[in-house]
Amino acid sequence: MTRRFVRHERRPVTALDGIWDFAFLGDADPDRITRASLVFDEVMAVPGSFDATPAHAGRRGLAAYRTRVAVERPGRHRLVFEAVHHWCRVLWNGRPLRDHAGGFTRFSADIEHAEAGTAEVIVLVDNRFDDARTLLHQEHFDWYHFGGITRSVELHRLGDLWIDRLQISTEDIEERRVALRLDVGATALAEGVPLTVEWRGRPVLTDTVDVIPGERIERTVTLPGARLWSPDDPALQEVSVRLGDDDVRERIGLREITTGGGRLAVNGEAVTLLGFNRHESHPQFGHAQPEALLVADVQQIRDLGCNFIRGSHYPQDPLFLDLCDEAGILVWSESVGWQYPVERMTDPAFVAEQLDHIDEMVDAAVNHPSVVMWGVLNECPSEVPECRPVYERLLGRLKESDASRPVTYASFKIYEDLCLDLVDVVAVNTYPGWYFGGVEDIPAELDRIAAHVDAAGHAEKPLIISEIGAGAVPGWNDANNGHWTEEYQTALLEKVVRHVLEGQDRITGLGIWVLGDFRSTEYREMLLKRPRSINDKGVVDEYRRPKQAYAAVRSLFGEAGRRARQSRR
Ligand code: ADA
Repeated sequence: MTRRFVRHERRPVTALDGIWDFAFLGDADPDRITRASLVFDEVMAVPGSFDATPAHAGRRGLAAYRTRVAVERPGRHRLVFEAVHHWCRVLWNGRPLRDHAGGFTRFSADIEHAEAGTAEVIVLVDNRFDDARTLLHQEHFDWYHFGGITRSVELHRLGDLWIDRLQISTEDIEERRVALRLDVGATALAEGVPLTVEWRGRPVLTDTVDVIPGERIERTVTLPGARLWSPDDPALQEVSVRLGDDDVRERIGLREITTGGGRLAVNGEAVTLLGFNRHESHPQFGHAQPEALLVADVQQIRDLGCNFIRGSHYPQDPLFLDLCDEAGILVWSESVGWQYPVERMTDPAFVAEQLDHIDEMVDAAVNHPSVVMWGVLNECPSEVPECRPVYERLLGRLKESDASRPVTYASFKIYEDLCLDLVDVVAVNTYPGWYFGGVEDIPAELDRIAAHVDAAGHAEKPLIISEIGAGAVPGWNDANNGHWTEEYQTALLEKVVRHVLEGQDRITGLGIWVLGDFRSTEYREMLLKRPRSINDKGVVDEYRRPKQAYAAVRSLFGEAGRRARQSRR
């Protein structure tokens, strides 16, 4: 899957997406698999989720994927995986390169010396819930964990010196100044290496540097006359960095995100966040998101009048972020998680895995202007004292990696929460009118939450209702407009949106739960609350067909957007 811009002009990159050979190995132990024992008797699409295909629907176990790739010149190469679910082992010509735990994030595997000729790539993919392999994914989460190589795969040829990572942050919007942080790799110390930064085809920096393996190069450059990025005018800038024979291009937006006075502001201008939570799930493709689907999703997001998406509950596809960059949609990028129990939260091995996962999330998303805040640990025990150090650690890591964005987490125990002082944005999940009370109780409950957050000393922080919603079985109605009808969902969401837009001025962000219906867990307790095994709180169904609430939300968001644009003129 290509990105929306060319990332490397000099570095040779081979796309490995397509049809791979496949074998389903069931309950096999990956540590006991030998290359000779593998019989590839099927094929599978990459990207794709093998357990969303008819032959393997709902299966859990080990699978093997294989492809072959031409290596034109011998030397150092890198396999780049955008996401594999949810544990894998990568083999190059039968030799294990590395294991990787956790879905939804990019990782790579290096081949220090690849011979010229045809090479075989095998990926053992495991979608079982096995604590020995990963602690990040648990069966009780309220979404179906599909397995497979769900995002693109590429082979990169690297020389003796290469760029591992480029982070570009806006430093000063008035002066159009950005900071570049370049992590480089090299087989040995290299002296006098030319470094160039280009923008609009012209150098904005030329230099020579001594490259010490593993060292970071930091520079600032200005992009004179560049338009700022904002939701109304999402102006993008392509910045290319060349270091010796290697290069990388990023597409950035000059913009500054700040919080204060109860608001989130882009370039000093307060915005009210109006939008949805979004899962990356589809009955036929699982967690893989074909380009056509991403484009369709973004069309609907825009049509609904949203300016905000919370990537629930894991890092979203980089191509989706590209489309949000272009559309001026503000995204909350969240690391994987869902109501982890206290024992898991306090397990040091779990924290270590979360930290790696968070680093991968940041690496893949940090240059997207659409990403305006980082989130962690959806609905975890933020009311339990023993869990507070975990919040400190994960949120602290985000601040260390990227001081330019606010951090948050979605709390579902707001009245007992012990960690709100650690965030820049207070975010609350609440289900009045669904899990408790009726539709009429919604305004009072939202006001109560706002009053509590202020009384707890956080009046300066933006307050987002990060989840609120109701289930609606598509096409279902009854004489009482009861629970599960499209009418009930519509009435509930209208009440919520009206209150946020008209009834108060404290809540300045809304993430409706949820944009599209998606398959829920296999966990029985949850399944019994999920008709059709689907979490059906979407305003479109799992095939993106609008329900009644779609038009209602569209009209309210649309009107709010028009008013906001007028007041800015
Ligand atoms: C929670 C959770 C969501 C979803 C939702 C629901 O708030 O964060 O992932 O499970 O409830 O549908 O009940």
